[in-house]
Amino acid sequence: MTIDFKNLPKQELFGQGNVGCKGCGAAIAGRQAMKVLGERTIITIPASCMATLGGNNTKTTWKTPFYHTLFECAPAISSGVRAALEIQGIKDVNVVSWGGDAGSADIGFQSLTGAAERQEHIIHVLYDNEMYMNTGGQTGSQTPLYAITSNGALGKKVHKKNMLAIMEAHGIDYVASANIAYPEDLMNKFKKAASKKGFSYIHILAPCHRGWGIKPEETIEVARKAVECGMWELFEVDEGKRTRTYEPSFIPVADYLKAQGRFKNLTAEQTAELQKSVNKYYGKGE
Ligand SMILES: Cc1ncc(C[n+]2csc(CCOP(=O)(O)OP(=O)(O)O)c2C)c(N)n1
Repeated sequence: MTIDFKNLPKQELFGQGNVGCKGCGAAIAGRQAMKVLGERTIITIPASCMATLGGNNTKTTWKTPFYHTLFECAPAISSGVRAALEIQGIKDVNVVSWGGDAGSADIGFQSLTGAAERQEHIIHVLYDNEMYMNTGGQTGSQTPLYAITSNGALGKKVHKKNMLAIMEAHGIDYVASANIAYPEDLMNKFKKAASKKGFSYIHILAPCHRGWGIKPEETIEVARKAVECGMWELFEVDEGKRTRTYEPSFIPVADYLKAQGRFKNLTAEQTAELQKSVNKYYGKGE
């Protein structure tokens, strides 16, 4: 089951006229996903950049129904939307909750884990800019080790919480990581998720140039480096079967980290430690 990447629909269901920053990774993710999800989709979004940049009231840039929820409850709202569709006998609609890292992994986690436990027929997307960007770039559970944030000038002291493993542990139909620099891989994953009858979770690394200390035009390049250095693995767990969907070229992690202002204080020892953990993960020795 793959998409016809060369013949994607011309129609833009998300994108034109949005008020995102130049080079916003979240907006790119939205545009890519909607090319696959199509018109028969209802989106719910908790408080976040993505809720804001999609516009408000009559001026949203989503061309599908779009429900701006409270911070804590997008997957719960999606569950209700699905129930309402079921009652009406409507079966051809994708119901997607689209949360930031805080709206999914932190303050929104209770509704996400509840909906996953109930195996609701929805897709939850975590678009991950690794900070609370809509309120100025604070540290959250998805902020990586050593990254500087607006309220963490010394760098984060603990590792990023492994949300993909946590969601996999729910035994849901489909779990996948994705990255905006690999649109074909991302779109194939959305296609698979949309075909499931239970819960799907897609976790997209989507850089924010403001928070990451990069130039707007570097968003895709830095996103790609995250994958190529091995720090962001592209994989899926499809009904329990785990597959790596892309083999990285293993550029040095320093090439990824040094490209970003948020890692400007990284010492040589810290860089070596991160390289070592990537090597260990991929079974490449020390
Ligand atoms: C209950 C509640 N607490 C705090 C806020 C303020 N708030 C709005 S957006 C946001 C950060 C969202 O971060 P994230 O989910 O990572 O998405 P991003 O803004 O990075 O895209 C916060 C703290 C809120 N709207 N509601």
